[in-house]
Amino acid sequence: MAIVLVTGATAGFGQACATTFAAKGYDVIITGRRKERLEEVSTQLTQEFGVNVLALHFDVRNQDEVNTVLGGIPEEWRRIDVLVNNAGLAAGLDPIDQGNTEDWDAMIDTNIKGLLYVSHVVMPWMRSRTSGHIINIGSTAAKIVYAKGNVYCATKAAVDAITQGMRIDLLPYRIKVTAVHPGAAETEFSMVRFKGNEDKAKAVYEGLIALSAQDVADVVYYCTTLPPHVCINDLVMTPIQQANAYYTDRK
Ligand code: NDP
Ligand code: 8X3
Repeated sequence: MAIVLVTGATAGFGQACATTFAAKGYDVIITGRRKERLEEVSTQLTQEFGVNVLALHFDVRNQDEVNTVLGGIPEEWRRIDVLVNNAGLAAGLDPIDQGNTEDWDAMIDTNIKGLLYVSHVVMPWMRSRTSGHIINIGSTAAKIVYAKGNVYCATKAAVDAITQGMRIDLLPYRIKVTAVHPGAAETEFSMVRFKGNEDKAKAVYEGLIALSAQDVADVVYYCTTLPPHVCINDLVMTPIQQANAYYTDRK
């Protein structure tokens, strides 16, 4: 049975990806910091799809935890076919001079360093089997910087660059590396960005039919369905009302 590892599977894109792959018969490794949610998702996937689920509770920012918890999984789970590097966040939306430096650390440590720590553990397993597919969740924010998006956009531009680098590193091993860059999608993303301010979070999606988490999961899954010699390298997806991270036609 094929195995997918999805980071940040307690909500949003990650949960939808875990569900979508499980529905296709994959055994699933899910990760996140919220233990209770992780267990709920695990139970739901097992009951609904009858697949094996390994729920791993760790913070991707903590390299020791990543190495111990993920690096210590049983041998039979290391045969990971697809890694979806999804865990991430935006924190705040401010000009740099008014920015909260703790927000910057959270974004840089999660979106860039966390993705690297997880990949650092999984890539050797894929390399030893000369097989695998890594899908990094970037953003339209990787492609164009929008007002006050500064550090978040920079972290996603880094994901874009790291994806290109990984593809070169893994070329000799025939491991696919894909970046999927979604535009505005209604998940917990804006509630996290605006620290629980519902009005600010809702305003992001006003007058817009945003992407759903399922839309993104469907595209991520699609990328894994192509023949072995075909790799989607870089895929940008937006709501029809959004031309890029900056221009949105709200009606
Ligand atoms: P959600 O807030 O709904 O989900 C984020 C997930 O990431 C949660 O499962 C959360 O789990 C996990 N996560 C966050 N920080 C950490 C951490 N330090 N360690 C482990 N897990 C963590 O957001 P989305 O689903 O929308 O976002 C998923 C990814 O997609 C992010 O990388 C985001 O930047 C990107 N993205 C989002 C877009 C959007 O408009 N929604 C558009 C483009 C890209 P827990 O809190 O339990 O740890
Ligand atoms: C999330 C999309 O436009 O809020 O990456 O940056 S956006």
